[in-house]
Amino acid sequence: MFAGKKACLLLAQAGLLAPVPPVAVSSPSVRCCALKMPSYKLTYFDIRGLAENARIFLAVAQQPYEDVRLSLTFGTPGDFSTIQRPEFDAMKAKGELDISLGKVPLLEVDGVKIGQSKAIERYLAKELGLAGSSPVEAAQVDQLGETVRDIKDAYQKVRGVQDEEAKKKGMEKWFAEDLPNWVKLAEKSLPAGPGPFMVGGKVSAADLLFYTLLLAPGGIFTVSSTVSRVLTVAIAASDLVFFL
Ligand SMILES: N[C@@H](CCC(=O)N[C@@H](CS)C(=O)NCC(=O)O)C(=O)O
Repeated sequence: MFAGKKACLLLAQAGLLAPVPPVAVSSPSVRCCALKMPSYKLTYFDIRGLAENARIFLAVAQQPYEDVRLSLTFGTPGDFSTIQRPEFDAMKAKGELDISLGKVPLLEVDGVKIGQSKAIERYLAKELGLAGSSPVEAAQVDQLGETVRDIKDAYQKVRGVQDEEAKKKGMEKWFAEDLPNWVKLAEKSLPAGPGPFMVGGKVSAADLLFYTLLLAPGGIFTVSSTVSRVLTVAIAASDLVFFL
């Protein structure tokens, strides 16, 4: 019934089904040439999950968009066999999610549908000026985004362990050793640049992906180490998110 149930279960276990922190959308007047901007509609469940990065990109770029949040409720809390998502089911039954393989997120750009969260993120990063200022910077932004994906994959492997005792040990090790090591590796991988941002002299999707991973309220991790540049950019990015 819930084909993406396992992935979503992992997201839920990771705290990603927590209430979505409000990501403000600024007034259209902020944006010059608003008439030329495409209209964006982003459809996802009312959770952070696979749409939060896209929402944050849109918010930081002060890009107005239609933020469609489909309800997702549990008959019995935590029991995915009792999940209810009537709007999603109706959209799927009508074929409205065919482009995204019957799943969400789904982005519509002037009515043209785009599926797959990573494709949506990359498209928005380019369109919203968050993909670096040259092809090389774009590749650097992409590289750091893939590092974020590696970190999440590594975390989900630990979270997905069935044996409770082994999982408990794995989680302790994850937070005590693995995550700090990942962040150190990420730190060493940062390209040289004027700072404070990761790539070039301005905020990019890379900063925002690290922000969402490490610092966003309701996110997976809270890193309190002294690792410098990664956290500095994440904090700088968080200013952009919260002072909108
Ligand atoms: N690879 C896709 C995965 C999309 C996906 O699995 N979405 C889940 C929500 S986290 C979904 O729509 N599940 C509903 C279902 O499969 O019935 C992406 O990154 O967008």
